[in-house]
Amino acid sequence: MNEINAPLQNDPAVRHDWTAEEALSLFALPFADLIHRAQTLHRQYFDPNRVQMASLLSVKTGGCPEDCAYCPQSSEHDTGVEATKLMDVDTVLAEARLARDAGATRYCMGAAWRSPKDKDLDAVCRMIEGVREMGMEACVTLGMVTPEQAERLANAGLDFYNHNLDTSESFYPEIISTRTYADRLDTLQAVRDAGIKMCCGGILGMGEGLRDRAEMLTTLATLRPHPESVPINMLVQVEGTPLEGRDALDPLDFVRTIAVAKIMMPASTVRLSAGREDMSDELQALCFLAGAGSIFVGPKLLTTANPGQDRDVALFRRLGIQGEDIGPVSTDTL
Ligand code: SAM
Ligand code: DTB
Ligand code: SF4
Repeated sequence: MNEINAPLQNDPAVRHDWTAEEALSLFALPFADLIHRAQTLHRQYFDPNRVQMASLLSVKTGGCPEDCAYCPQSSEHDTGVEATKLMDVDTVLAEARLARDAGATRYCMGAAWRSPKDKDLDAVCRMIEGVREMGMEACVTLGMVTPEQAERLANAGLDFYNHNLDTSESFYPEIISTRTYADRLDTLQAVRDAGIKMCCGGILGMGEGLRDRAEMLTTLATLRPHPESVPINMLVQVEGTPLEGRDALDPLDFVRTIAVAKIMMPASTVRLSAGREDMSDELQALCFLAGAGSIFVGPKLLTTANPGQDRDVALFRRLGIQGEDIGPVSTDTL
């Protein structure tokens, strides 16, 4: 959180009583009005010229038993992604040290699991402890966790847990059949109860409608407190997944969704997540104007390409943006 613009307690702009109808009326605003409103709110909580850079490592890739239609790591889809075992702790920590030395202050580790086994959790806890000892914040995304597992992660010092709702409850069964929306919400509750900060968002461009986007944002914005981080991913269409060949999303609809997320959750960090590889500088600039305050950096996301450092440095230079970690967020403001 940018200290200069630190939010007030009990801020009336941070509401938890949003309805999908209200979200739809925000989507219907003329583009300039929508962006102006989102950018005005963004400036009350964040420095608009600073963008947080998060580093991401896939610590266990592919072979996932879930059938998420968008995901190259599902064993249901023939995508050519090779399944690996969980990386050993020392190798992960060596990678984390390189990221820290390159300036990273938050380190995110992803595993292609439906849910972690307790033995695997031992190793992940050692990774979290190691990342924390290097002075970085730790974030993991491991699939579904029980309250006991969330407690263990919290005790290891975990700062953030990433678990996305991905879309609306009604569109969800068209994308995933191996777990329910309620399963997803249960994990989020377990994470929250353990005192871990929540990173939760979704994907656009899967064939969902405007109402699905409005409903997903309403579900997120009626959580109390709001998720501290809200990643908005543009679908990366991967060959061999059922969503390959879906109609491409209108890029301006992606920008609108970032703006509506910012208006509904103004004190949260909205992250421009997957999909940047195929976005122009101009589109990314519009996303920052709409209130995106964070990106993933590095040449790879989990399995797909991300713009490399050279492109991001050039982009930030063109926009006068300073890339940095914007520090811990206080939950009482969300
Ligand atoms: N297995 C864990 C889970 O599903 O929570 C963690 C890893 S999973 C790959 C993390 C998130 O990446 C998903 O929830 C989804 O939002 C996003 N994601 C996966 N494949 C994607 C794709 N092709 N395009 C955009 N986002 C994607
Ligand atoms: C999130 O919402 N996006 C990131 C992160 N959380 C873990 C992952 C994007 C994955 C894109 C597809 C891939 O690279 O495999
Ligand atoms: Fe598995 Fe996560 Fe991919 Fe779904 S999104 S198939 S749970 S790795």
